[in-house]
Amino acid sequence: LTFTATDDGQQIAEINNAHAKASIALQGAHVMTFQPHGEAPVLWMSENTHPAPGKAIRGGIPVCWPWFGDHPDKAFPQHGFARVQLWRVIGSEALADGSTRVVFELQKNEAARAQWPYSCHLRCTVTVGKTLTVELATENLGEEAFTIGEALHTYLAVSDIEHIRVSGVEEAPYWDKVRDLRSVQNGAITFSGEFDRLFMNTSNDCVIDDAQFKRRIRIKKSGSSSTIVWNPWAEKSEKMGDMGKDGYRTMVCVESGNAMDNIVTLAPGETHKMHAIYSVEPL
Ligand code: TA6
Repeated sequence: LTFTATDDGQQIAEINNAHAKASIALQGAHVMTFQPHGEAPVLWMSENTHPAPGKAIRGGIPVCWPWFGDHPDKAFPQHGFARVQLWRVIGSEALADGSTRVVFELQKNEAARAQWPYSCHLRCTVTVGKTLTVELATENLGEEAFTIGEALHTYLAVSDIEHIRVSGVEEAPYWDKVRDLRSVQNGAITFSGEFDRLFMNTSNDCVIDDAQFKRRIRIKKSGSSSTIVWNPWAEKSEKMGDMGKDGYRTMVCVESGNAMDNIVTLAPGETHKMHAIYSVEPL
């Protein structure tokens, strides 16, 4: 584990072991890159974003926490503050199989406390090996219960958004944010325009079949009952400004989380863990 600093002083943890290389920004405990040796990058990163204080990185794995989507009163920015706060490394180890495990802990500052006044630990454990595992653990240290929404807002790299297929949420109830309606998913997902659905009560693996890249990305998860699938397409990307030229064509977000009907309530002393494992298989 080594640390490098960007031009404006952002700290990036770099891992390069027997299996893969990866980089993680201390702001957000944000996994920016993951690439098993001999394979193409698994995560998508915008060519038009870079770590800057207080700004979320467009690509990789932003951590949405302690709410997903709009703030309940719309008083604060969507997806919470974890992705723009500083975290610190509280442990790192080389595992027997050659993987590297790093544990990050959120440093809540005054601004974060003002948005969410509860006492807790938030830890993010990243294990880089042949596969990538990200675990988010929330521990209630206070004397009252609280509720969280969360997601690993993962941007996956694909050959061409119009030639991939996402499976694993068939039959799941969803809320479609583009059309603002609730329905039930019928079949696998293919893309031909803006897509933004929050699937509830989902625990199956999700897979992205990418015939042109001849690979399948698999996302196996636990402690997560929601899956969000998103592609902004051309018009929305243009408004966002940090997607890069035609960036939307080579990414899809498949996010493991707990949101909407699946938000999590933690009693005092309780810990909630969710994790996702990202792996690549030949297709
Ligand atoms: O997960 C999908 C989503 O909630 C979309 O609605 C879209 O806005 C996206 O996340 C990105 O949000 P951000 O705050 O990173 O621009």
